[in-house]
Amino acid sequence: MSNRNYSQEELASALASMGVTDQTDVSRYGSGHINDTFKVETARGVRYILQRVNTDIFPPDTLKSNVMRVTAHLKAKGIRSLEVVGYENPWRLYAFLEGYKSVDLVTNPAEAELAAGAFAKFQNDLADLPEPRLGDIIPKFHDTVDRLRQLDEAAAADVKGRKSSVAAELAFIDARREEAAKIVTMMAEGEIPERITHNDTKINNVMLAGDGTNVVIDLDTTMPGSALYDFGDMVRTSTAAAAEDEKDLSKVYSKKEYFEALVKGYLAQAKFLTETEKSLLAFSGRLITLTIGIRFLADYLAGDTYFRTAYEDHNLVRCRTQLKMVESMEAQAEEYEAIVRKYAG
Ligand code: ADP
Ligand code: GN1
Ligand code: MG
Repeated sequence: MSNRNYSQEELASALASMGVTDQTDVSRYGSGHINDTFKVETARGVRYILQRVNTDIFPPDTLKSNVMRVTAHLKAKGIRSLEVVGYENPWRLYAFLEGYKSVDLVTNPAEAELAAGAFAKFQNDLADLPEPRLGDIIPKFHDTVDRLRQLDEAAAADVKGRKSSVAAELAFIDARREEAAKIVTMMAEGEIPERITHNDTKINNVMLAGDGTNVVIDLDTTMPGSALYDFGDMVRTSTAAAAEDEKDLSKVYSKKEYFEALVKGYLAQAKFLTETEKSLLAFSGRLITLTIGIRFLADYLAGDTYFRTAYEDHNLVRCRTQLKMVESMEAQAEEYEAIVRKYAG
């Protein structure tokens, strides 16, 4: 968790190291949970995004190498991506994407369809990235079995004495342990192919413009993975009827019409998917949402050291929305499977 304040001197020195000295305003920006992000205004009228990479989470050198390779590859193919203006670990400077916006919540099916197409195209665009293999930025990132192990460890240590207050959440997760190994096992056995994937396809990691163009951002977890996790995380965030930290759970559910838009947008672009992958698209939404719920709960029990939080129980509130989303997807499982079959042909 990085809630720390930065002095103007510290920010100015980071900017100067990347060649910018005419800033007129540097202020916190966006709602990412991991890095420290700032919008920079300059006397020239040119704007930037300044970020301090969270080096407790990311290995800085491997991260820089991955981001530089991915952005250069996309640029060489004429695809709009993040433009790296400077990169001096742990700081980096991106050109501000003028005319684009990111949203934390989808408000119409067209937005979901667009985002799904954007992430599918991103996978396609990176499929021919030359060797060597991209670095595994966070090993076992979406490995639900390993995330359960981390939850168990955090619950056993119970450093904040919070375990007794989360018995219902732990029981909900316990009841679903059997499903946890499915995708990791199939990948290990070669039944699901490894691809270069984004791994953090939440809706605020794609910038949208009014004319339907878009740019995939937050490339920090782009590494070898499964397309299913990318699709699953879209289901988690882009079908949600309410915010990830909505406290009123009656407002939290997965919207079928947004799911349909996602499937339509994704399958129109993701021509590379195998039949096995297609057959697991609906399941992947439930699995990744459960996995993120497990991660929020583990962080809550461990004392909020990973995700940025704004108040005491923030991670618990987030965990509860994820589990409610899982419940909602489970209740609609047959309809969701039918939607996938309709578009998968
Ligand atoms: P985090 O890893 O913490 O999620 P992100 O890289 O996703 O950080 O950035 C956080 C937010 O900042 C994004 O959701 C987006 O709204 C905004 N943002 C990031 N990069 C740019 C950019 N190049 N231009 C405009 N806005 C950006
Ligand atoms: C984090 O960086 P951000 O806010 O886009 C997290 C994702 C989670 C997400 C939950 C590197 O994403 O894995 O799904 O929060 N990123 C990392 O909202 O752990
Ligand atoms: Mg982000």
